[in-house]
Amino acid sequence: MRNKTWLFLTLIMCLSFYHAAMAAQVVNLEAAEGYHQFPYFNQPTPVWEYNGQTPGPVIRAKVGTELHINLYNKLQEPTTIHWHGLRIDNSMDGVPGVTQEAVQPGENFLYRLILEEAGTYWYHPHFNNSEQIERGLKGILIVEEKETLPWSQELILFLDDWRLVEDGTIYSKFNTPHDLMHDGRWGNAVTVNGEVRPEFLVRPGERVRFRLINGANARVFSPNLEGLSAHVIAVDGRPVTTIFELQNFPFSPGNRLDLDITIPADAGGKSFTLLDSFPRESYPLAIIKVANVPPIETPTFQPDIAKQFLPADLFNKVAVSKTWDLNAFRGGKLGIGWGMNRRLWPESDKADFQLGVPQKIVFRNSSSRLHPMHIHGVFFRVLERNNIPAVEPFTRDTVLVGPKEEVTIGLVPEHSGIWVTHCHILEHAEAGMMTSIGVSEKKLARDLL
Ligand SMILES: [Cu+2]
Repeated sequence: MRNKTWLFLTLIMCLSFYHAAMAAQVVNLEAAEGYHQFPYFNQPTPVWEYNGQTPGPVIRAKVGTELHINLYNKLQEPTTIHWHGLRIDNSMDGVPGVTQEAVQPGENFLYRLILEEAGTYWYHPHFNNSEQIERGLKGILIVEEKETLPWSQELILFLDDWRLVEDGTIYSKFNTPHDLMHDGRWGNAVTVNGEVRPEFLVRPGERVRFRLINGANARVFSPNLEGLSAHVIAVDGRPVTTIFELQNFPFSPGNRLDLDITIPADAGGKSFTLLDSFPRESYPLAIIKVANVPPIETPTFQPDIAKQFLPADLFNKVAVSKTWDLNAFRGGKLGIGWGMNRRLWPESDKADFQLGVPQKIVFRNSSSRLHPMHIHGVFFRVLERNNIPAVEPFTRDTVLVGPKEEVTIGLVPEHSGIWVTHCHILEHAEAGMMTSIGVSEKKLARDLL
């Protein structure tokens, strides 16, 4: 009898171990040197990549599941991975010296991600960013909804740019005085999914979900689909509260946009161009080519809109708890420092917030440059621009603060830990434009009095 009980208990234990091992989806990511073929050169360009490709593999997982990513560093310098936009345990956020030690060459690190929210995310290193990301270390992470809507197809467009030189290599000087004095490193070759002006094939009548990601070091895009009506259904991974038409959206490094686009039934044989209208003269990013075939029946459904949202009136009685003035000055390790309140990372002017308490932050850009400000671990709502109420029907994790502009945001910290906050123009961040928000679980004694 005793033997039987023992056997039964062992069996239960084995099953639970088996279940735990089966519950997490495991992905191996190897960061290593490799090659990428650009159309400008006869020979491939040396790059750094994940699993031999740039952008890295598209990782897909269902919301509510656990994803284990085993990073193996085959580079000749340390690295980490940050999961841009994911709200996860702080120890998995990938910031060296803050949430983990940098992963040394030849070493592994296991990222355990519990996927709480569906959406379009991306991953990239958080060590020597301006060089590692520019050399090609970046990839896409899609967290799928529990129930998938009947889209005809989904197209992922990872926008990026590269500064290439005549001998077919990546320009090897990083954080140059020119990049630092301007809006970072803008490349001379723009790619979508690593290709120059690729073609995407669709059929007439199709309803397509586009997922756009800006993975460039510094370039801001303004994507427009000429001749097609594009509806924004999610910004920075999260569904919007009101669906709106895509028009002049400043799509800065780090941002994501999910679009709902129906290909007209009579468009067989036509082509549509995805343009970047950010510069004075638009230029084509990609071509949407419609097959010359009879139309399919367009699926009818309502895309999800946000159920959980930060209402603006939540912040009505909240005073500004932090103002960060953004400007450059002489100093720092690169000779030009980009400061937040004239202080440079890691000696930054940091913020301390409490879990669940609404906070108001002002980013005041005293410079004439662009600063897409990104906060790890939270989403926020833009409340005001230059003291005028903003009407964005969505939340974000990255907001572009224009020259001399003042942007007021509201947020409620939902995860404790230390969450870095930085400009996503990577050269500005490298020059010091980074700080952190510490989120503590307990109220401070003085607030209880
Ligand atoms: Cu900046």
